[in-house]
Amino acid sequence: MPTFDQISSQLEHQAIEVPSWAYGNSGTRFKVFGAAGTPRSVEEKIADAATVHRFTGLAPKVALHIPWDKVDDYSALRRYAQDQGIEIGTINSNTFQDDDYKLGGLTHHDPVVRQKAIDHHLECIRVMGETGSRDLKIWLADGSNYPGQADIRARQDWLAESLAAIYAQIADDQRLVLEYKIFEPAFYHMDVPDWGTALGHVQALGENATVCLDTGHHAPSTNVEFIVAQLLRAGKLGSFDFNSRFYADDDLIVGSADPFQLFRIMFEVIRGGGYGPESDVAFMLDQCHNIEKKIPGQIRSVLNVQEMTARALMIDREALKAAQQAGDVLGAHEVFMDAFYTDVRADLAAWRESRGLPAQPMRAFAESGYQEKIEADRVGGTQLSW
Ligand code: PSV
Ligand code: MN
Ligand code: MN
Repeated sequence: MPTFDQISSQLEHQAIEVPSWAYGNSGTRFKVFGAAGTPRSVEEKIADAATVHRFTGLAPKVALHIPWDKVDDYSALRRYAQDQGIEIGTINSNTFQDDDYKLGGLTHHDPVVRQKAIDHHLECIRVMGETGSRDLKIWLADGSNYPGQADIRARQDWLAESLAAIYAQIADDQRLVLEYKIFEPAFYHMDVPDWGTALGHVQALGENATVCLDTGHHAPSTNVEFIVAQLLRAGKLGSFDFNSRFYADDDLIVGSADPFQLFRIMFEVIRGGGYGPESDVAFMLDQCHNIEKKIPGQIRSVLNVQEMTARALMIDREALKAAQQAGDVLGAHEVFMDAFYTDVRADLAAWRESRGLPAQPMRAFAESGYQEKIEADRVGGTQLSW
């Protein structure tokens, strides 16, 4: 197995995008708990995101959700982020919180509503021009609850037309990234329920259209790393929305529910060329911190991704291949598991320190006084994630 020192230079390439909405108050349909120190503005969310980067060196970009992060001057917002030491990343559209979209947005049976949803995406593309963002990420809440309620076939045609209208405005250095989700908010059918549907649509659009894989958006026991391998093989894995789940779209801290799954995903990413300077896969978090503190929740998340990436990099690929080629079932499995069971935490702490970062970012943040300061300063209303 390679030593930590042999793989550590590859850790330099790790960059994770944090979501602005992770810093706002969120919850379930039962209750949204308010937290002291929650940002009151988009700028304060960006300041918190930049704090995660300062303590970890892992999170150089913050993703925005429009209109949750609507401001008058996006160029000024970009400069503000840069002054804080980060860039603005993916722009996420939102066609799920307007009454007009009750029966769908880009797939609605009424062309007037479809056009409204398309126009929202064109507005997002305008925002991307000002923020310097590369990716427009589209997640659709569209679907139906009852058999017969909607023409599920016609909606695919309307979706294709709507996406084509949006894609036509995507610049050469920009990408359209389509996210799928098995269910919720619609429970009978979703218009983009799975990676196959998403892949079909982005392949029809063209080179700059790719798929977003949200790790919480599958049926239980789905082999997610197989989907990773398939999308990379097709050259269509655009981005991840990382989070973890016990049941459905739980949006918990990535690597907390199933670190082994994160390890397996990172292995397929590395094996498939999705990691490193040559790759354009965006590694985003899509999480909510409903009961835990939000900035530590984000720090923990990016550290979990780093830890499982380091372990996945340590798989002895040659020994693995040799065992696979020899048909050595348990030998190959052992090579894989040896890396998974390797504790890299002390090595990572020393590596961070060698790069001028805190060895223990969680502790360093707790001791920094930042949390106390925002709790004291940010009075008079807090932002919701939605
Ligand atoms: C939908 O469940 C989703 O995963 C999409 O990425 C949305 O943009 C995000 O959650 C918002 O919470
Ligand atoms: Mn998502
Ligand atoms: Mn989700």
